Amino acid sequence: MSIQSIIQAIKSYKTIIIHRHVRPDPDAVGSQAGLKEIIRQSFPEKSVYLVGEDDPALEFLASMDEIDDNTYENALVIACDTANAARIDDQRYKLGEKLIKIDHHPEVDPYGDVMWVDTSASSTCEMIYDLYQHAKNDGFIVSDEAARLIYAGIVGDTGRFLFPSTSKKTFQHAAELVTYDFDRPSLYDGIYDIKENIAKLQGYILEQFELSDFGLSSVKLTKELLDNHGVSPNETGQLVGVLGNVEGIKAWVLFIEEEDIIRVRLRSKGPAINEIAAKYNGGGHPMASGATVYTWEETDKVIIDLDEACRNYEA
Ligand SMILES: [Mn+2]
Repeated sequence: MSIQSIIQAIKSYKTIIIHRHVRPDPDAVGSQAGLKEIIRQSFPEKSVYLVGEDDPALEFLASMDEIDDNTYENALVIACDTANAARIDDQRYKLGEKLIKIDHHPEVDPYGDVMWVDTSASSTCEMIYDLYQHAKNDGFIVSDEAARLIYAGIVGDTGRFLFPSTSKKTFQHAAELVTYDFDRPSLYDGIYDIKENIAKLQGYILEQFELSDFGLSSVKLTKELLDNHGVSPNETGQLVGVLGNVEGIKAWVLFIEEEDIIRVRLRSKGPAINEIAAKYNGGGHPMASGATVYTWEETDKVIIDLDEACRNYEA
């Protein structure tokens, strides 16, 4: 089975390079860096690297390594939390000898020599802890730092154990992880503290949003508005959850105008929205997806599709 072949591959390779998706979140960096930490502690003689662009908002978790192309020679490459190969941060993942995919998103792009995809997992970090449990007898060790990283990803992807993806196993892993020595309050600050300008833009969204008869809300954030608030498109991930607790909301969407695209951030508490995301150059989870459109006319089409999905959704 794939977990065993992943354990064997980790044991047999001397150089291991770990990637994750572009525009990372705590689960992406947590699984990537948590796995590195496990391997480093368990097998100090191996060289393990983290690849991808550094995200200042996630540096409280881990910093990336800079490596030459030739480091990939004879290396094992592992991509964490990334559904499709095009979204792997740093396309040099192709240069390795063997490629492993570890992910919990719906399988849209079966890349890699070994694939371990578990859509029932709350997070890739939950899977990394699964991996550790299977590999304990092979000498795999979880350090306090590994526990901190894995816990961060589970918390991030479950919305603090709130989302339906949170299972008995999620809590069991969390219960074990909190027995390690790391500072939970400061970890939460790292994940959830927001800057003043983000808070003000959240206020704008809460003041301006409207709800359709079928429970859809859409918010358009123009480049001008973002500039006025000093908020970069990358920071808009911190805005998307803000409507989630509005009574009667079934789905919601944020349109974020960038230089030459309009980024679409979709969320749902009702109808699956990942197929609508796929229709507009995107994808993701049934309840949380992303897409890309190019004109404001197209955003209206997205709204029509989403409203239709809300209308057809029987709670
Ligand atoms: Mn994830």
